[in-house]
Amino acid sequence: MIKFIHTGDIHLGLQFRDDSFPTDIASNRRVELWNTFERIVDKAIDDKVDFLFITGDLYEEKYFTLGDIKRVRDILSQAKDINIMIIAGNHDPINSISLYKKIEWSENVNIFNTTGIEKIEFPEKNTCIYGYSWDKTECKENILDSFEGVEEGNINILLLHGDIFDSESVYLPLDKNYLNNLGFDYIGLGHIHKPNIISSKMAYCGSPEPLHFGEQGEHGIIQGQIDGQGTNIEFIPFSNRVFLEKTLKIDPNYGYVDIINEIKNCDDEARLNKNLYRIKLEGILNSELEIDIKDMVSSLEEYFYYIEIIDNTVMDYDLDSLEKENEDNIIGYFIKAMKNKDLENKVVREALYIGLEALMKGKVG
Ligand SMILES: [Mn+2]
Repeated sequence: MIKFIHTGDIHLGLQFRDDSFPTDIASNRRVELWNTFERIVDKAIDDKVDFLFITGDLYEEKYFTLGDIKRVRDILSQAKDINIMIIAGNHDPINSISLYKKIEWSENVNIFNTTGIEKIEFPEKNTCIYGYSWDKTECKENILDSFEGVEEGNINILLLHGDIFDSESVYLPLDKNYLNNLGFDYIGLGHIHKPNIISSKMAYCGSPEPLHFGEQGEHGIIQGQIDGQGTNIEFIPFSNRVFLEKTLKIDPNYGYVDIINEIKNCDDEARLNKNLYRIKLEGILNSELEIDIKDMVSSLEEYFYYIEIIDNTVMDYDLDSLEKENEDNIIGYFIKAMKNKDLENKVVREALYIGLEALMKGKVG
C-alpha cells in the first residue's frame, strides 16, 4: 500500500502585477503561495505519505532567484522520509540554465530530467513512477508514442503536465482515453488550474492557491492511496483564500444604502474578511442615484479583505420627457420605436435601457 499527496501549479514567485490588486494584497498573495507550499509539505510529513508529487509549474522562472530555489530545497529537505517527485512544466522548464540544476537537492527529491518519459523505481515500495519534464515553454510532441507500457505487478504512476481538454493545445495535448488505457494505477496531471478528478485513477490537482478571478471556488490538493483494492483519490480543499465573483441585480427602487447593504450581505462576515470578491452590479439604477465606484469600494473595504466592483447597471430614465426633449433626433426615434413594442416585457425594457445608455453616452461624448 502507498499513500501520496499530489500538488502542482503552485507558481511560487508570481508577482500578481497583472491584476488590479493594490500592492499590499499582491505581496500578501506572494507570501501566501510560500506558506501554502510549506503547509502542503508539512501535511505530507504529518500524514506520513510515501510520495509527494509536484506536477509542474512549481515556480515562475521569470521571477525566481537562486535564493528562492534554495528556499524550496530547504523546505523539501525537511520531508526526509518522503519521496518527492517533481516534473517541470511550461513555467519552470528544466534545461541547462534552469534553477533546478543550480543547486544540490537532498536525497529525497527526484526531479525528472530526460527527454521523453523517464521511469524512477522504488523496489522497496513495489512502485514505479513515470514522469515527463518540460524543457521548453511550448510542447506539442506526442511524448507517449514510444512508451512501452507498464510493468504488471507493480504500482505504476504517471506524472504529466499537459492539456487533456484541447487537442490543439501547444501545452502538451493529451488524449484522456488513451491515457486511461495505459494501465496506470494513477495519473497525476498538472497545467489546468481548476482541480478536476477526471476518473477514479486520474486527476488534475489544480493550483493549491488560486491565482486570479479566473480561478474561482475551492482549490486544494489531491490525496490518494493505492492498495490491493485499487486506487482511492480525494480532493482536499487547502487554499488559504478563495476568489469569488457575485452578480447583484439592482432595480430602480434601490437607494445607495440598499446597494451597500446588498453587497455587504453577499456572504457571511468571516468569509468577507478572508476571501477576494468581485461584485458585479447589474440591472437598472434609479436615475437620481450617482454612484462613484471608487467611493463605494472605499466605504466597503472595512468589511472585505479585498473587494472590487464592476458596474454594469444602466440608468433609469424619465421616458416621456426624454422623448419630448429629443423628438427630432435618434434618441427620440428610438424611444418611440421601443414604446411600440411591449415595455412591460423585461427583455424589451432592458434593451431600451441599454440602447439609451449607449445613445446618451454618444450624445455626451
Ligand atoms: Mn500552471
